[in-house]
Amino acid sequence: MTETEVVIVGAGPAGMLLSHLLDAAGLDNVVLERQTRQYVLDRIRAGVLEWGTVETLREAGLGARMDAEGHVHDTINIAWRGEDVLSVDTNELLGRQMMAYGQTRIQEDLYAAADARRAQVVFEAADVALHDLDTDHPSVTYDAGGGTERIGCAFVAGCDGFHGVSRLSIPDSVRTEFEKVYPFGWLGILAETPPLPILLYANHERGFALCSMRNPMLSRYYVQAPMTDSVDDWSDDRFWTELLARLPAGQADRIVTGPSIEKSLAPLRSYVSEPMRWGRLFLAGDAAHIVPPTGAKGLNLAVSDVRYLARALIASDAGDDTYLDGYSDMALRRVWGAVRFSWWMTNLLHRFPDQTAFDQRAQEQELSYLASSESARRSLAEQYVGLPYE
Ligand code: FAS
Ligand code: PHB
Repeated sequence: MTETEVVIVGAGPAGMLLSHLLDAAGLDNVVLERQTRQYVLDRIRAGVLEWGTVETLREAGLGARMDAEGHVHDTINIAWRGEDVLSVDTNELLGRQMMAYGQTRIQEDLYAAADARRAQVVFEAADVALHDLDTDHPSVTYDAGGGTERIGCAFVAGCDGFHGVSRLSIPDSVRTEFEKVYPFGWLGILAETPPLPILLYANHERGFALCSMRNPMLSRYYVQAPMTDSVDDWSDDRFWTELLARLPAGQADRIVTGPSIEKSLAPLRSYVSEPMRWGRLFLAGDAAHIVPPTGAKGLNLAVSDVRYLARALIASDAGDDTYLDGYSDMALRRVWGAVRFSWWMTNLLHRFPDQTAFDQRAQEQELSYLASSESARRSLAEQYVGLPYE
């Protein structure tokens, strides 16, 4: 059996950022990842970073490429009724901005930094299992092709996403789950076309749409679609026709269409599992919570959890367990704020199957109120760019 301070399960953004921060503080750690490195890199996911995430990556020495290639946004825009557009200028309202920089790039940057510091990352680690979490010497077993290996440690960080093993290693008697599954998904495409220069959400009676970007020649678009569909039901022509139909003409005319280079249908759910700690196991990121991407919070919550957990583990190593003992409550305060905001944005912008004409009108009235009220826009802005860390 080998020994380390922290075993991190999962080499996605949460696991790799935690490993980076712990290595920088001299805390020995090993990352165990079920998939291949390329499989993780090929996943197309988040695109908008809260400013706190931008600052966290910069402070960790991971911001150079983000600052060179990312696109700073001052404003989020919301269209409705196919004609109106309201703008929430977060910079004017709060002096805070957002960054469009894809999760894929962040993952590449995290792996490059891990290579540079010769981090201990085991890919294709199968059958990861957590042991003795309620003792002061837990261990983790896995099989990387050479038979079962065991690593003894002081702590286990469960950064293995919604389908991982860590959350399920907490006894059901200890855990409380909160879940809402939405009756639709997001069909997303990437296209090598110049993106719409603005971040644009759209409420439309045909369904939700979103125009985003990855770089000046890589567009990211989404339309709401039923989960009974499959990607094969959506040709590029059908996608573009539906996207343009859900945007005001003045914006639709600016869209440059082209062949998709990636297309996926993602389900939408809100989910929280409490607590985010059991014994020596700490959960971070999607392992503990899932948000619908409407509020652009998923990746940003993974980063805030890791900020809190890294601080707690580093302080504990120096003899102070205050942050460790307070980790779950502190992380959940931010998680529930983002979960509620993402739920609110999803209800405001999507068309629900059982929605009535009253419901549609009520959504449109709330958007009109946002357009007319600076205080309402300020409230949306401060939640979208991310509330201050504790
Ligand atoms: P991740 O799921 O990214 O990483 C977990 C890692 O653990 C994976 O690499 C997995 O292979 C590994 N793992 C799982 N089980 C394991 C085991 N038993 N042993 C070892 N390793 C194991 N967020 C946004 O903000 N905006 C978006 O537009 C957006 N779109 C998304 C689309 C999809 C299809 C999905 C699934 C998520 C999307 N998200 C989006 C959310 C996403 O970005 C997550 O919040 C982010 O990846 C969270 O990072 P992690 O917590 O590291 O989890
Ligand atoms: C993205 O660019 O992928 C994106 C932007 C905003 C969201 C969700 C996803 O709310």
